[in-house]
Amino acid sequence: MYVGEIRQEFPILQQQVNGHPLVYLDNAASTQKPRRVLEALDRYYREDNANVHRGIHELSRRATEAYEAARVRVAALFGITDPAELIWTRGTTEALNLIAGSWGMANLGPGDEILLSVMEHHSNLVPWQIVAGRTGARLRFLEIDEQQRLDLSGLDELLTERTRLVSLCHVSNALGTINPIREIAARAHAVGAVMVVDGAQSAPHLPVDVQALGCDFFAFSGHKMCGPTGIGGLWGRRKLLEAMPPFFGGGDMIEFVELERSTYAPLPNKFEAGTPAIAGVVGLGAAVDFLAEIGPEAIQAHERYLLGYALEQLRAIPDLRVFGPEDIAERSGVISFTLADIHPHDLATILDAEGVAIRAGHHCTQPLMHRLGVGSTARASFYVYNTTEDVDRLIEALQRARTLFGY
Ligand code: 7TS
Repeated sequence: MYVGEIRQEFPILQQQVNGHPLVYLDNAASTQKPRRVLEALDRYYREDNANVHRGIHELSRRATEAYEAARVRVAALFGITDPAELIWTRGTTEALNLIAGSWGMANLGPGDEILLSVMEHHSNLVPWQIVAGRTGARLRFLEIDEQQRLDLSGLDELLTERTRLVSLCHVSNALGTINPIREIAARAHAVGAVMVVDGAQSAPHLPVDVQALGCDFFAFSGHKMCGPTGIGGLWGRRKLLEAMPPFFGGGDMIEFVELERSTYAPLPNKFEAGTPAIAGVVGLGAAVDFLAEIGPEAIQAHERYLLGYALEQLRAIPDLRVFGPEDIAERSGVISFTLADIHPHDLATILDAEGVAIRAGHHCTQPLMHRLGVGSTARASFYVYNTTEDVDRLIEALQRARTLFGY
């Protein structure tokens, strides 16, 4: 599919914002939805809506079938060979809280260590702070180097037999840095630690195969990959998931219930208490069909092309500082930058007036911002429907901001 055809699938992109055609460059925060996702949601509610795994009637059968068929398709996209190892969650945040609250509470104690990095999203930081506070485990952190890549020189010192769990983002939402998960997972396993990957920013943008990554858990969000909000997932190895206590208790996750005790359902139901986001799952299934048709390799190649095109022009703007690795092969389609001493919020406001949507702020990575010596950055992030014209509009709007601020 050409990008022109792809754009036709996204009705939201066909609008004017503040008198200009919309340029949407806030994809790391959330992505837009193709027509087929909107149609899948509409069709589900119009024709098949019922609760899953419960009613012995036609609509419930269809809802259950659609819900479980989506699990198989999403599993296939990520190389998950056993779909029962894929648990639906509200998104990455809930998936990481599930691991921390279930695996962490059951397996961690005083003297144990959890290894994270200073570039983590708050979602991969705060749950571990909470579980460390409750169990007496200690948090340790990988630093970043001068190009904002993970500094692995400290790995031997930080990763020891005390390390029980390593949890890292695959791709940084604030820098675009792609982390060498495979290598770190192998080293984590060598000391007997469990490897968790925050895939919020990789699942939508890179080919992901959880087996090849060599991790034990992988978390992702549907809304960042053309799917609806409120749905995402957690993949985990069967052995680990089976040994973990449930995170939420309630309907659907049980086998037998007595007043004082219960036994639990097999995977994945053990971790899916209550009525799930059925429409969300159906919508995510449609989103994954769309992404699989284009192909993760093609999506990555397209974003990398835009990244190269944008970086060349951005680096030519005086006083513009781009964060993240110099080598484009180590980056995804996220560009964090500052422009002279213009506050990133002012930059985003000026760009918005030109119809260009970017994000400005700390990107839920406050410790990283401290490391970078800034309070916030401006961030443009690409997806499959962005074009070189979008990049040109971004550059023009930044030039206008410079002029407005007298540079
Ligand atoms: N981890 C990373 C690396 C993320 O980028 C995000 C969301 C999350 C976890 C949390 O995902 P959620 O879907 O559960 O909220 N990142 C961003 C962002 O960069 N701007 O808005 C949300």
